[in-house]
Amino acid sequence: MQRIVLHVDMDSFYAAIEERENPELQGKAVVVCMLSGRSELSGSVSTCNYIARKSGIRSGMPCSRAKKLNPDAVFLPVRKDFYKEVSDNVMEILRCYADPGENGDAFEQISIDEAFLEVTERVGGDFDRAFELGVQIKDGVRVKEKLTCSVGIGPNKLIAKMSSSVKKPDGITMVKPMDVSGFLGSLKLTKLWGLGDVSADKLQEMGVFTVGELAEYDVIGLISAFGKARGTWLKQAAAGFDDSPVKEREGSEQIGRIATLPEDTLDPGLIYPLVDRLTEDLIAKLDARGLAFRVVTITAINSNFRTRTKSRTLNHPVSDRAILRETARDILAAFLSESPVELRRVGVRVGGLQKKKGQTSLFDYGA
Ligand code: TTP
Ligand code: MG
Repeated sequence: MQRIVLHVDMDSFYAAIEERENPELQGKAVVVCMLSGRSELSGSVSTCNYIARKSGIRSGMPCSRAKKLNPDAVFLPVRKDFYKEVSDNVMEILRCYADPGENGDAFEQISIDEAFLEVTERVGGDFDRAFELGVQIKDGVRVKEKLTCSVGIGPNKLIAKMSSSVKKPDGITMVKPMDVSGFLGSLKLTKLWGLGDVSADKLQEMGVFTVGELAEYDVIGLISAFGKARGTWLKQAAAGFDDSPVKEREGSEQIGRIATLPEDTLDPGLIYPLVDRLTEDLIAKLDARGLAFRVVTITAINSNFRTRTKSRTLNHPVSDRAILRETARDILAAFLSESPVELRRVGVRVGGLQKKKGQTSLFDYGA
């Protein structure tokens, strides 16, 4: 059957979350900054929305430069823990669309806002059905998380990944096997996923400027310049060949839930019931997939929008709801005793996930 892989990349991820959270930002240029704290705008741009990109603002540039490019832009500090929670929610939505693999879903998260989905079986190797699935995924993410994403569809991870950035934001790009060489041929070398600036410079010195030229280059020449593994990879990648599987990175997955309290508060009588609800929800998700957890993380966002997290690692993976609830409450108690500022939102996340091996009991509960 024809293999089909989807790559999903969220659009202007951190900035889009900030816009979603604060409707007053709609229509404005929004820049999310990793501030160093030394002076008001010392630090670099994490990302910005597409309105800000029109002024030339880009990830990685100094925030002071971004301010000069667009003095009217709204500059916000990064809230990484919060974005992580949103990312967990998005990944959980995406995962549902992946093929069920032999050892878990054929799903692979590769960054905070990107994932691969093997969909070959689900769509019966049919690209038109894969496109329909791409539309459904975009709808699912928009309805459930109020965020947009861009989707790339191809015969492997390499092509799927490279096509998702063709139409951004909110696009779908499909590259069928017969279109692969046309798609890759005219691309600049630096656009080839996995080819860094150093290799690109070296290839340019060898007279290779496009992916098409690289595909034509003698493999022996590439091996003598880059070594066997890298030289062979360059030749294959330039031809659009990639047989790497879509595979969960062991231990990398986390599942989280976050919710807003009925009012800003420090009252455990209001906070604990919400946390209990979140943990119930998590246990249901874990049970459905036969997973145990080893790390529990609580995120607390206070009324000043300051986000803090605390984690606890258990001695063994467990799947017991009472352990999750008690651990979550314990960590929360530490937050409440430390901070005089009322909480607005609370999140619970479990990590260190692995397949459940038999029953667990309270005796598994570790420090
Ligand atoms: P990207 O997916 O590269 O960028 P993006 O989602 O903001 O925009 P695009 O629509 O082009 O996909 O990165 C995901 C998030 O990672 C991004 O929202 C912020 C963070 N990030 C940084 O903090 N620093 C960086 O240099 C980059 C590139 C991203
Ligand atoms: Mg993105």
